[in-house]
Amino acid sequence: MKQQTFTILKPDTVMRRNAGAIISRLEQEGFDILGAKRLHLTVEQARAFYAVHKDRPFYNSLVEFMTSGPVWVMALERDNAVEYLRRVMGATDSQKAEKGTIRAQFGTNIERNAIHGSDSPENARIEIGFFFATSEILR
Ligand code: IDP
Ligand code: MG
Repeated sequence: MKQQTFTILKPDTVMRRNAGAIISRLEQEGFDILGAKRLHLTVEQARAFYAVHKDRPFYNSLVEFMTSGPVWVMALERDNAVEYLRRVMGATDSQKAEKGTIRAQFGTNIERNAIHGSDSPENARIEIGFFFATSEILR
């Protein structure tokens, strides 16, 4: 069943000019890109987007990283998109991510890990809505 998910190509990816390679990988994996924007997140946006982590010790550093340069935010569609993207991304810590995953190939460490992916269909809907109007999602 076709499903939507949400991804961010993080500032480390854009800075290192890996965005094209990761988009190419996502297309090879069967994702359709329904919407994409290049944005420089404000501190307020990053804090709100990661509000679930606000009490974690890494929160301030994460917000600083996510606002350190431009990102690509994208709405993706594929069969089983949420779970499939999480598998292709690999573990949160790039140094522990399985060989062949995006984070293993393009990430640096547990914070600078190249890519975000929604962790549930419900959060995918919320996260797409955080950055896109319904009219900006083109199927
Ligand atoms: P996820 O991106 O694999 O879903 P989460 O636990 O939701 O991982 O964490 C959100 C983001 O916060 C991670 O992608 C990473 O950039 C950062 N992060 C997570 N855990 C740590 C940590 O222990 N130290 C530093 N940064 C972290
Ligand atoms: Mg997460």
